Amino acid sequence: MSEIIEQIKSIVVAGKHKEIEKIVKAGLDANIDPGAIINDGLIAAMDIVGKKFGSGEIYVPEMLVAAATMKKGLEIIKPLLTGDASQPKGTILMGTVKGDLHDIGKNLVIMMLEGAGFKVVDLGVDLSVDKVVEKVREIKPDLLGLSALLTTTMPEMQKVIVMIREQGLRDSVKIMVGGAPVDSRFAEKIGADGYGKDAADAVQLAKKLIGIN
Ligand code: B12
Repeated sequence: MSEIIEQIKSIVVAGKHKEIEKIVKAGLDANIDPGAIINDGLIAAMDIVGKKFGSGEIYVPEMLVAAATMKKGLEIIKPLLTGDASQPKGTILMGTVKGDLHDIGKNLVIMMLEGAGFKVVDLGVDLSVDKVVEKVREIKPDLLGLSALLTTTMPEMQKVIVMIREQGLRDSVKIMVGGAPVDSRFAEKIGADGYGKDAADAVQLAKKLIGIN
């Protein structure tokens, strides 16, 4: 694996936010595929950070600076991923459920969906069920994407789906779910239309659910 990718990884893990821009640009200048920078560099770094946090080697503050560094790196790549949305393929609402502040994965999914030509409305994080339902009613999206990174917030996804059904809106919108603790069995159990394991998968799933190629 490229030395630059290894450097990107260690800079994110160490939370050296002042150094990330230079090294990501160096990677792009060296013609490293932006997808590889994201997957093998930035995302791989967050996996390491998660493991270090899980084992008690680092704490929330370190996790926060690593996340901020990752986000800064993503921002540099974003213009390369976002395509022409003048003829959007469909409208997608995306958000992270109530009680959950993790948004890096959601933001990455949004970038890839926009790059694939969808119009995406980002509802943000810590979304109450009522807020999601209100926005579905107001914006009338083709697809709603929900993200959860905590096992404790996964049940919020089901609450959203139940409420959308109770409000008579279920037939008007497809629903996809994702996030590290979520899987296809859970998606099926809560009545979602699909589960995407990563941002690339989310794009394929969105196309399938909306019915375009
Ligand atoms: C960064 C991070 C944070 C940052 C978040 C910053 C931010 N703005 O997002 C901060 C420091 C704030 C944080 C806080 C906490 N965190 Co945290 N965090 C992480 C960490 C290290 C990385 C997450 C991440 O960004 N991954 C990279 C992205 C790209 O991956 P992703 O989110 O999984 O998204 C991809 C896919 O899942 C998918 N996807 C995601 N969403 C969607 C949606 C749809 C529709 C689709 C189709 C696909 C999809 O596509 C994405 C792109 O490929 C994880 C560990 C890990 N490896 O997951 C822990 C982790 C999720 N956190 C954890 C915990 C415990 C917490 C705290 C409770 C810690 C505390 N004691 O305060 C708080 C909770 C705060 C809250 N209320 O939300 C635990 C969760 C454990 C559990 N079983 O629930 C983890 C697993 C760490 C660990 N090993 O223990 N965290």
